[in-house]
Amino acid sequence: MAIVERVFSGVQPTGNLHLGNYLGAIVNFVKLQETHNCLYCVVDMHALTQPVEVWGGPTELARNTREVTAAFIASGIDPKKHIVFNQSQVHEHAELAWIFNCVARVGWLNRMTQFKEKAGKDREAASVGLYDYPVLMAADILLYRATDVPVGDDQKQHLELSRDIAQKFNNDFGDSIRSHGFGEVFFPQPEPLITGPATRVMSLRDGTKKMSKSDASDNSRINLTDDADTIAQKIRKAKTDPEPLPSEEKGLEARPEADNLVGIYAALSGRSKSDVLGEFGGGQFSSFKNALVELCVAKLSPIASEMKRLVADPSHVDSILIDGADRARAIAAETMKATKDIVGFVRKG
Ligand code: AQP
Repeated sequence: MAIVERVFSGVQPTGNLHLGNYLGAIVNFVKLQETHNCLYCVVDMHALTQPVEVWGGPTELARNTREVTAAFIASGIDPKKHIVFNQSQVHEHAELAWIFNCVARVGWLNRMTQFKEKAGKDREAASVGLYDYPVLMAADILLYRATDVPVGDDQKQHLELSRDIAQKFNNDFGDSIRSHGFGEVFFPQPEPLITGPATRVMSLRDGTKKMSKSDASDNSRINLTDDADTIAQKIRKAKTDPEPLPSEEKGLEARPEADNLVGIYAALSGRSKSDVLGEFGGGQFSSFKNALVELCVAKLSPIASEMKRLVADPSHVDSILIDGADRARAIAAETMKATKDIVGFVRKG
């Protein structure tokens, strides 16, 4: 089985899809459609790893799955040319995750910082799924033998674990991979694509904390569904410092809030931070914030209204997910058959 260049990435349907998800991930998903075969997945099985209060229960999960799908499409992902689907419709994700559970080492998972952050102080109460999250993520990617994974900076460590799992599988089963005629390497080592000026968008209330769906303060993030007035209000209230904006990028050092807002402006306008500072440097935050509001509203409003239109027709969204899952399953089934042969599982035909 030849390795083809393929992109895979996922977004959890845990509600409050925000500007960080958009700039850190979805914008790059859209760009990569020009150069790669892409699979974009609503990772509903990952959502279950958190307490039910976080993902909201069955009705919310289904609603949020459709909303993330709508966000993909409203942002410019073409579900006909590429594959858009939800993870739970392709059972091979769980099947491959089990095999990878037996390849990954406990010591590797113990180093995962996201588990430590999300589990908090009471680790004993965290779900086993939350601990195992990065192994399922490795299965998501490697099931399609994806070579490139566009993600925000927070997923870098998980991607490294996926690479370690691919390498260990290839080593552990090297003889079997060769004897089945799959060459030297069965799973590629997926490359993280962490690009652009906003790979880590920070909270509007605290420039040292990541913008996140689960932040208790809605003012900390711009949701993709926020209307123009809400966006304006949140940006005007965003924390800043008393100094004017610097004229050069190095002046943003140790000024996390200023750095964040300039990064958001740069990413939304497709410019570099230094270019943005060339225009706004030396000025007060108030006028920069006005320009940022205008830009954010111009970019996000069309996406919000298209999302609204799409979620009003759930059966249309479901048909996109069903069609995508059928096409994803065709690839996944091939990988799973080969993986079972490599491992030595006896199977029909
Ligand atoms: N603040 C961010 N800046 C840049 N990229 C981000 N991503 C998330 N937050 C930021 C990227 O968005 C993609 C989808 O993320 P996810 O929803 O699957 O999971 P997450 O990283 O756990 O997202 P959140 O919003 O931070 O959720 P909670 O609050 O539940 O932890 C990923 O590529 C991610 O890197």
